[in-house]
Amino acid sequence: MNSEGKRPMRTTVGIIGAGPAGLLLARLLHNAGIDSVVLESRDRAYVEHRQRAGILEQGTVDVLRVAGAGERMDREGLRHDGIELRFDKKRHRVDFPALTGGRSVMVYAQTEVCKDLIALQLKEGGPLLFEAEALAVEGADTDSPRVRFRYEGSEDVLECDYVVGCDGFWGVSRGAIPAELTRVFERTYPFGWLGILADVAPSHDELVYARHDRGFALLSMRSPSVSRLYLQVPEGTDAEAWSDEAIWAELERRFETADGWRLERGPVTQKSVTPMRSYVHEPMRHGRLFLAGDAAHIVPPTGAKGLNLAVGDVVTFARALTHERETGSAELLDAYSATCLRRVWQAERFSYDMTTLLHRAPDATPFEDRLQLARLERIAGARAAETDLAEGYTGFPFG
Ligand code: RFL
Ligand code: PHB
Repeated sequence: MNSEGKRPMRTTVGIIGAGPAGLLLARLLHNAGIDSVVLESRDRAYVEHRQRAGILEQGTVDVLRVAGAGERMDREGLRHDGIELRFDKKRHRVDFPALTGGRSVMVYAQTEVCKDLIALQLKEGGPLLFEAEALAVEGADTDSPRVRFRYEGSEDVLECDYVVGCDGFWGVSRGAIPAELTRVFERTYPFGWLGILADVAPSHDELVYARHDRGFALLSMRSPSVSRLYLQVPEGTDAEAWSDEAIWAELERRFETADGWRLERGPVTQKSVTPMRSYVHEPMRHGRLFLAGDAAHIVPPTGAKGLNLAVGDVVTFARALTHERETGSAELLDAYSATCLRRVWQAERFSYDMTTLLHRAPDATPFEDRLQLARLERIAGARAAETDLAEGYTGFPFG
């Protein structure tokens, strides 16, 4: 009993956080007949409308389908078979299926993935509590870890066999791994992304990644009538300091081509700045506490890898726990951290390469500018280099 005379809640897997990692994990466990409880500090509307990722790798698409969460994605998502690289006013298309034996990616927003998974969980899954804030993970190195949390004005305890921290970069679960067992690898970049949503049809039918002397720009989309665009801006930029007119003018400059391509403008409905960081926390497991997604690692968004890494982690955990249930062997659970980190470091490398290929550092020298252009020319001109990019973009295998 707790101080208010309530019996603690009990579940097999306590999941902290209802972002893509926590929500998908709850779904995978439900499908495997394993019960879980999800605690989410924010309300449902906030989780469903937080603007973030837009690109799902082939492997993520496949997992969502098998999990029974792919129906609307298959109806409304846009399959993309390539991206365009733009530099020196030239355009080069990278053809994914031709270079990777048929793989592609899907444009389907993270907000929509979350909406679909929340609806499924509330309809047929275990408890998903919104506005339930985890305060601490206790007893991670015992057989009965607990999550202390605040819900409806009082403190409660969730007793678990396992806790999975899916609470993002600012969550509490990572802090439950003792500092002396931890190594952190980190890099921040001296720039961020100013992102806008605009009510205008995308000016190109695939994503455009542009390298320009004034900085990077990206054209993406949310639907056939909504564009998502990003500009590299100095670290610490206030989004409100950029008028809509200034944003469109800068986008036009950075996307300019020699062949008269035009950027269509439309009403800007949202504007924000994202900092850029690479971060890995090792190990991703301590006793019966497992970290998944942004709670354990961050990549700069240039490679479109963050959400896809979160999916890989929870697939690895669900498989490992199912294996333990079926065979009694904890072998895969014990290998969780090493298995995930192999893929995480490949994604870290890819995201770093894409970022340094396309962004202009504030202290870039003319020599480095020429090297960037040479790297881009190499991708455009040599199939081996282009294949490397296409394989990285469409995704590394899970586990
Ligand atoms: P999330 O989505 O941050 O979810 C964590 C959840 O935990 C909750 N939480 C707590 N709940 C209970 N108690 C506590 N104490 C809690 N503390 C936190 C939070 O409210 C939240 O709901 O982490 P998750 O699930 O690991 O998912 C990771 C992804 O969200 C992230 O990696 C991607 O959005 C990154 N990303 C992209 N990834 C891609 O794969 N493709 C992309 O195209 C892509 N584009 C992007 C991106 C991220 C961006 N930003 C804003 C960082 C573009 C941008 C601009
Ligand atoms: C997005 O649409 O938000 C997006 C697409 C590709 C990226 C990053 C973000 O690399």
